[in-house]
Amino acid sequence: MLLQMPTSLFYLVETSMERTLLIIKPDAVAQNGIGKIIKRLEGKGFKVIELQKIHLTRTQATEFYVVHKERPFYNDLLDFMTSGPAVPMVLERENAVAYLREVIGSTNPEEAEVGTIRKDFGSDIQNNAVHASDSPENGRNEVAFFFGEKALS
Ligand code: 3AN
Repeated sequence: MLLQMPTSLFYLVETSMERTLLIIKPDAVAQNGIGKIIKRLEGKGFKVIELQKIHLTRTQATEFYVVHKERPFYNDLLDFMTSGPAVPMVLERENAVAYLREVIGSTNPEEAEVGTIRKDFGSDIQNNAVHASDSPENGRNEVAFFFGEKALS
């Protein structure tokens, strides 16, 4: 059956895969949430392509969150993200960027839908368990930030 599919269909299937970045933040790592969160992600069809456990330096956190540098919570965010180890990872799936944002839920865990990762593992708007790229362009930039260009394909 599969052998009779036109070559162009295989091409379509292959090119619909997408990669994005997820970070298990220090609050969730401290609560022994790494395994539970990865299990949840794999159950939603994401494949873990790359993964590392690192304690972000102030310089790394400053650069990663530079888009928020004018926001009132910026310094608190840097303190939080450098407060303990975190686990950035590259995830792959069809429609990965948009679907992962659904799976993690709203920034504020109190407003996140039932069954989302932030609802189940987050405590408040800052300590919200995970980060996920919010656009395909940011996904590529953030994957390259932690894992280099080689992790993009
Ligand atoms: P998201 O992570 O849902 O894309 P952003 O990009 O607006 O949300 O915020 C980045 C991170 O900054 C959040 N994950 C959260 O940890 C922190 N943050 C956002 N808004 C606030 C806020 N009002 N007070 C404290 N921390 C915040």
